[in-house]
Order: sequence, then C-alpha cells, then structure tokens
Amino acid sequence: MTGFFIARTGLGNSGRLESSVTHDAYIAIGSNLGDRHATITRAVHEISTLGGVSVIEQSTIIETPPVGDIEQGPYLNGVVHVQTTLAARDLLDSLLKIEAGLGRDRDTEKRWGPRTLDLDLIVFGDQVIDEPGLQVPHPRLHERSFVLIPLVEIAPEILIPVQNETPRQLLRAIGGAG
Ligand code: A4P
Ligand code: MG
Repeated sequence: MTGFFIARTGLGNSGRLESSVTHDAYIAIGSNLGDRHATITRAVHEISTLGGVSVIEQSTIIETPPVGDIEQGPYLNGVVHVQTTLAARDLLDSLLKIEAGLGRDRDTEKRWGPRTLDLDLIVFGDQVIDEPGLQVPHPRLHERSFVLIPLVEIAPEILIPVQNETPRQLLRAIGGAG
C-alpha cells in the first residue's frame, strides 16, 4: 500500500527532503562473499538507522544456488520490507552507500559475479520508474526465485506494478526455478 499520509514535511536527519507520503518498499539482499550472515545483519541494521526509513519486517534468510553463468559460491538471500518518506532515488543512493561501506567494490567485480553485498530496490509502492540508474520494480524480479521466495514469505499478495501480479503468482509462474 502507498500514499499513507503523515503530517510532516521537512529535512530528515539525512539532510534530504522527505515528503509527507510514506511508501512501502521492498529491498532484496544478497551476499556470497565473506561472512555472509554478519554482512546481512549489519546491512539490515544500517537500513534501520537511515533517516526517514523504518524496517517493518525481514524475511527468513535462505541459502540459494548461484544464478547466472559465473562459477561462484552459494548466496544468502532475503527481503526486507521498509516504510519510507524518502524518494526512491534517495533510498537507492543510501543502499548503494551501505553496499560500499560493507566492502562492495564495483570496480573489481563482474556483472552477476560474487559480491559481499547486493541491495536491490525491488518494489517502491505502486511506482514505476525507468530512469538511468533506477528501475523499479526491479526488471528481473519476476524471474528470480531467490527474490520471490523471501518476498512471498512476507508479502505474498502485494500487487507488483508492470507485472500486475502478486509475488505468489509470479513464483508459481516460474515453478520455483530461476
Ligand atoms: N539500479 C537500477 N535500478 C536498480 C534497483 N531497482 N535496485 C542500478 C538496485 N540497483 C538498481 O547494480 C548496478 C546498477 O543498477 C546500480 O548502480 C544501480 O544504479 P548492481 O547491483 O551492481 O547490479 P547487479 O546486482 O549485478 O545486477 P542485477 O541486475 O541487480 O542482477 P541481480 O539479479 O541482482 O543478479 N544468485 C543467487 N542465488 N542470489 C543472488 O542474489 N545475484 C545476482 C546478481 C546473480 N546471481 C545470484 C544473485
Ligand atoms: Mg544489484
């Protein structure tokens, strides 16, 4: 659900302009390098301390076989539900900073290769955004069981814009594969 009104507009403690509208957003977390559990725990903690962001629920963290052509170790994956007064772009910028702070180095890694931490903004209320550096809903969300399984656990019936289907329907459509 989106568009929930709270009576406040102004600068949050992040210094960014926060609106009076709260959005339900879902963040997918992945890690397959280093101490995966510790990294994910720290990432969720850092998300919870962002100004204008409240963590509502976290899925179970599951171990998943790596998807893609690159040979790499298994991932831990999960999804976090937040409510935020930030704009999608500001939330993503904060997530990219958390990734960097927890050791992710995009200069040395391959696309879809191993990473200490991947934070993807997969859903941002009912918004559809397709801009350089920001696509929401995440364009591969509906193909990825490592995203859909934890999303189904905490939000089985939300409507995913563009696909116009629920996580439960999308997971059933890929038969748990992908
Ligand atoms: N960007 C645009 N939109 C978004 C968004 N909604 N959320 C831009 C996050 N980032 C977004 O991101 C590259 C750029 O995408 C960012 O700078 C941002 O501006 P990235 O995280 O470096 O890209 P990526 O993660 O390599 O690619 P992508 O497309 O997110 O792929 P996936 O699907 O995350 O694949 N196997 C298992 N089992 N578990 C995994 O978690 N992950 C991948 C990565 C491959 N195989 C996996 C897993
Ligand atoms: Mg990513």
